[in-house]
Amino acid sequence: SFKAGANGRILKKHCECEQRCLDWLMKDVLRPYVPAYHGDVEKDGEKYNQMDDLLAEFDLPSVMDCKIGVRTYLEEELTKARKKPSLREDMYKKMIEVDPEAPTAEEHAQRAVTKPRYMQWRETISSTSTLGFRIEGIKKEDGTVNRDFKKTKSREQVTEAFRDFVKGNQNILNSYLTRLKDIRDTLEISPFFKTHEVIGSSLLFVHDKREQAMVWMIDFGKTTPLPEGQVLCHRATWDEGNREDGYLWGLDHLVDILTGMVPD
Ligand code: 4IP
Ligand code: ADP
Ligand code: MN
Repeated sequence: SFKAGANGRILKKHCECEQRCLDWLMKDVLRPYVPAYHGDVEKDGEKYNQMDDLLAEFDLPSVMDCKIGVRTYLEEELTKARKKPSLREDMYKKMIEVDPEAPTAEEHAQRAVTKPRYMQWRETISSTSTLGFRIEGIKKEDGTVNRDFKKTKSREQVTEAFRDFVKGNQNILNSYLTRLKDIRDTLEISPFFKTHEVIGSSLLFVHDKREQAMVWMIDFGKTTPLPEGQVLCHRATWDEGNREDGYLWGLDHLVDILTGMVPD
């Protein structure tokens, strides 16, 4: 769903919801922490959102995608699945690949699960439920990709993955930590963030051996505005209906874990 665009830009398959977010973000205090957005374009009959390639300035970048928040599906998907459960064979298959014992007897019988059931299961086997974020994947400087973090759950496992990702480089860790704290300070005053439920969005960590290291917020495909006048604190417990996403709760844990990795 991605294409290379002109002059250091990338094209991502168009999504109305993401476009509305990126448009707003270009006018928000969060602008320095998201890829610069250049509107939509059509290419080979397909519509795309055009944004800066965040890797452009790096020399053989190492990249980590961390999905932030305590919940990875929309409340609306839960309501829908309850009213009219659509059975997902693909998600059942992904589930038994990781753990053949995970599905219930009924799910085994139908060889399918609902989407919220799959998403909740992914949240609980990873660190999403307990830490409010999870590692989705890492691409090393040699181009090799590791997406095998589905069961990376404990603080120790996450620490180990970060340690391996930065190869123990303290300068890179410190730059990441400073950037994460800047992002957090900015989130806390952002009108955009206050008024949006941020689901399935990631922090993208990028560094290279010249010790350039940056973090950006990406993927606003499931970030949705709240009804007029409503706001979120992003640290409160999610109870169905309150739309809390645990974004800052997760970011607090991430900052805490990285802080624990640098000597004082
Ligand atoms: C995927 O599960 C991811 O959660 C996707 O989120 C999600 O897409 C997929 O739902 C789901 O199958 P795995 O990572 O375990 O494969 P993301 O794209 O942010 O990684 P949505 O549409 O919820 O963003 P489906 O319904 O698209 O399959
Ligand atoms: P999806 O909605 O399909 O999950 P994402 O927006 O999460 O797509 O992007 C998927 C991956 O593409 C990210 O993990 C990251 O590696 C890469 N990516 C996304 N946006 C950018 C960008 N602006 N510049 C460079 N890489 C990006
Ligand atoms: Mn995504």
